[in-house]
Amino acid sequence: MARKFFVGGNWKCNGTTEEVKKIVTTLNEAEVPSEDVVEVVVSPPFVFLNFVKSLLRSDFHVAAQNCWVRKGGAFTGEISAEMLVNLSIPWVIIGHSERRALLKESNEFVGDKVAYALSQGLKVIACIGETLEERESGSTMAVVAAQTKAIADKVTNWDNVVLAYEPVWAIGTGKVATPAQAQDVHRELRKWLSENVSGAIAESTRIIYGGSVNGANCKELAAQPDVDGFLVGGASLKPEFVDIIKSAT
Ligand code: G2H
Repeated sequence: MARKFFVGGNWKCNGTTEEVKKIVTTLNEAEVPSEDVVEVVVSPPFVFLNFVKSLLRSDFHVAAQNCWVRKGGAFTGEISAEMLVNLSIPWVIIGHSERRALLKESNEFVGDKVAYALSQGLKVIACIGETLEERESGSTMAVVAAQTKAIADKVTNWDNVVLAYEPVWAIGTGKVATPAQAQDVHRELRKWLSENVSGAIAESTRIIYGGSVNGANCKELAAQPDVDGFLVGGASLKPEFVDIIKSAT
């Protein structure tokens, strides 16, 4: 079966109630391809999750930006996978490079989180990607393979996993990967999945690109055979997010 295009909007640590309402209104009024063609998921900060969910059109869904690695309990400041499930939040982003870098989340910790979130019934957008230094030293594939392996080691069912390739040097910098650079890594990742997980999972798993995607560069990126959608940061706070959703067709 063909992989359905996926567009995620990662709002990161942004927004006030008024700003959130404005973004949701824009999304609700947008004419976009049907749910059969594109899956749209927006990820507000935790505090706005329920509010967004209550206002958002029913063909778009919400994601949390993180969750705790195990069952909840005495973990001050954390939000458990169980809580997200209890609130009917279907998706969670795990392993974003900002958390890997700033909060020192290791590959193994990210793998554990992905596995636990899946075990509780959440769908996961799992992020991987190399730094500029790693790219320039020629280790891009080794880095993303190690990050993917840490997930593959803990996960058996990939049905609810979307893999987001987000080169760190392209995140929030305005320096987007070229379509060829994105396609190269996505193709290699699919090959890695085929050789190390299974051919069927390599074929069915969506590999989306993130890093300075905007309304102007999305079409060409979306045309790459192994780019199955986007995880969008800055541009997901703006009306051009609608153009990015439309790049599905
Ligand atoms: C990468 C991306 C969203 P931006 O972090 O996950 O952000 O589009 O702002 O580079």
